[in-house]
Amino acid sequence: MVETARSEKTPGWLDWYENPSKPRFKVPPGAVDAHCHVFGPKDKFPYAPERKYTPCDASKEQLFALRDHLGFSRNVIVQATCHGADNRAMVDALNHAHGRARGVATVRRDSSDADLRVLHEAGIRGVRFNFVRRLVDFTPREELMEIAARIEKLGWHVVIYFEAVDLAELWDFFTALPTTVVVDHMGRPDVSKAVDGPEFERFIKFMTENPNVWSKVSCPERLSVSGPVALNGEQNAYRDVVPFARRMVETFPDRVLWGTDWPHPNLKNHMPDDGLLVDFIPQIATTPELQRKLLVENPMRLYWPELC
Ligand code: 0GY
Repeated sequence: MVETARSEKTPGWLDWYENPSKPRFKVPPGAVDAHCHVFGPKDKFPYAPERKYTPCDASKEQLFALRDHLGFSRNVIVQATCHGADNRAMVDALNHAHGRARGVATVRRDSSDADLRVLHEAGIRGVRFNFVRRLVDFTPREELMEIAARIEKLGWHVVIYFEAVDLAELWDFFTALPTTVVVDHMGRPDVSKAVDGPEFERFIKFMTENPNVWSKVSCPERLSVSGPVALNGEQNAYRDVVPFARRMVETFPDRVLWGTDWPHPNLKNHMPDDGLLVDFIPQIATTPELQRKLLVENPMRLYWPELC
């Protein structure tokens, strides 16, 4: 049973799906949801003053219940912009996950080495640099590069979030990063364009030329124009995203990750059924071997290498 009760509605942002279906697709044992969030509770962990949106509270208990409902074993909890660089809500979730969650933090230049060590102890293994203009204000590149150099020493990686149209301009900065680099949501391609058109080809080239770059093949619900419709009784949700995500999984089978993105902040038109999102996986990872790499081997190598 997934406990989905919320204390209040959030204007301008849809609440997450109340009763996610039980996926028909059984994820392999040890599967990792490698992109999800916790928010608040705001009385204990207030949202950042500089935030661009206010989510509704989404607790660690609700996240862990969803994990179990969908058949996953572990979570990677990613710091979202609404909490700024205050990682306490996420760290609290990690501290209550009994080793079954790791995290990606937001770190600023003034974070001390002692702060970073505390985050490492809690299970943080990466920092997130966000370049999506509607979500964050500009941070100077030299500041980000300085942070990247510091977290490299801890064996962490950098998660980057950007829109496809901005890749050309960000390319030199990204390729200068000294760590493993993980791209959120395939670099947000415009899926109404061709999968072999110039925009997505640039992203494929970026991954091909830079073997330290990985990608999450997540968020079909954010990228899709066709939406979650089922056709002829067949599960055909987000079908316009399938060629993009499948191409990624088949071209870079050892460098892809998957996540629910629960509780799906900032979605204003359509809120996905998380069970349906899981049923999307076999459309993009079509063999048991690809599914195992995507859901188990790759995230374990990145977030729990000591168990591999
Ligand atoms: C996501 C996507 C979004 C939000 C954030 O940090 C964030 O606030 O990443 C978005 O609005 O596209 O990955 O949760």
